[in-house]
Amino acid sequence: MSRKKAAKGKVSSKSPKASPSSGRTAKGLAAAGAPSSALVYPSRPSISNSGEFYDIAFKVMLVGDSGVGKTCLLVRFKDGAFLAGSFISTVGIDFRNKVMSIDSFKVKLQIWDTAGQERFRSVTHAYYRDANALLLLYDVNNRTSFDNIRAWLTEIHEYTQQDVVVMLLGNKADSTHDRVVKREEGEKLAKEFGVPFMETSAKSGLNVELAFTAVAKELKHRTMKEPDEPKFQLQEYVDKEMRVAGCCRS
Ligand SMILES: Nc1nc2c(ncn2[C@@H]2O[C@H](COP(=O)(O)OP(=O)(O)OP(=O)(O)O)[C@@H](O)[C@H]2O)c(=O)[nH]1
Ligand SMILES: [Mg+2]
Repeated sequence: MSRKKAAKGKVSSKSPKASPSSGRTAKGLAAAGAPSSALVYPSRPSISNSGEFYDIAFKVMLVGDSGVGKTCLLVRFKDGAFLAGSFISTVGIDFRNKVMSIDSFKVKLQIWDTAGQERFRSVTHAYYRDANALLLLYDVNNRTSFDNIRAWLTEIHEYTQQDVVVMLLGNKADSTHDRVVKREEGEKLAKEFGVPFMETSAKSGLNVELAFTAVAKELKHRTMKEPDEPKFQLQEYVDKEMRVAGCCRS
């Protein structure tokens, strides 16, 4: 895959590289503590498939049981639409790119949508290693998908790099009648594993943009943090943003 043009939806085991477009050098970023996995390259500006320049790119993976809404969450974030109708399970793995403005930087997220079905597990494991962040989803209407989160976290721990950012998402929060997992249960489990948490809805758009923005901010801060800059607090940021939006933002 070309470094300059990020292909859309093309399967590849390599992530695209990013480079500063505004005078920030890799040397400077390394001095600022850029992890080796951050996709930062200095020589020339990079451009995404939408024609936008970006400073730095990160690989984010969507994981969780089949049917929890990973593909719908990605489509909602990328295209602002909801895939209603019959459920088409993802086969293998696929990705989409999105460039976001984070604190005056252009951050490109390469978002990998994985198949939740067990038979594809060995394929997706191969992609875990160079992931910078994982959004781990369960379905608030499906108790089994919630119970399986512990196993997912064990798997993540086994296959990802140590400093990977993991965020737990309770999706389909728009459902009221069918809900079987309380928000408090999600919060408790996330606390137990020390990961940030929020509920989302790919259907209504609730917190979808916020989930990706929070992860992009965390990754950008980790990579470009000034030595005297305080650590970015992901859960605090999320809680504050939800309070500002009166709990329900889309
Ligand atoms: N009510 C509601 N339904 C949703 C939401 N997100 C997804 N769905 C529905 O849930 C079903 C599964 O969604 P997908 O996004 O395809 O699930 P997935 O996690 O990608 O599943 P796999 O590809 O098999 O791993 C579809 O019928 C969606 O319409 C949501 O936020 N609310
Ligand atoms: Mg899918």
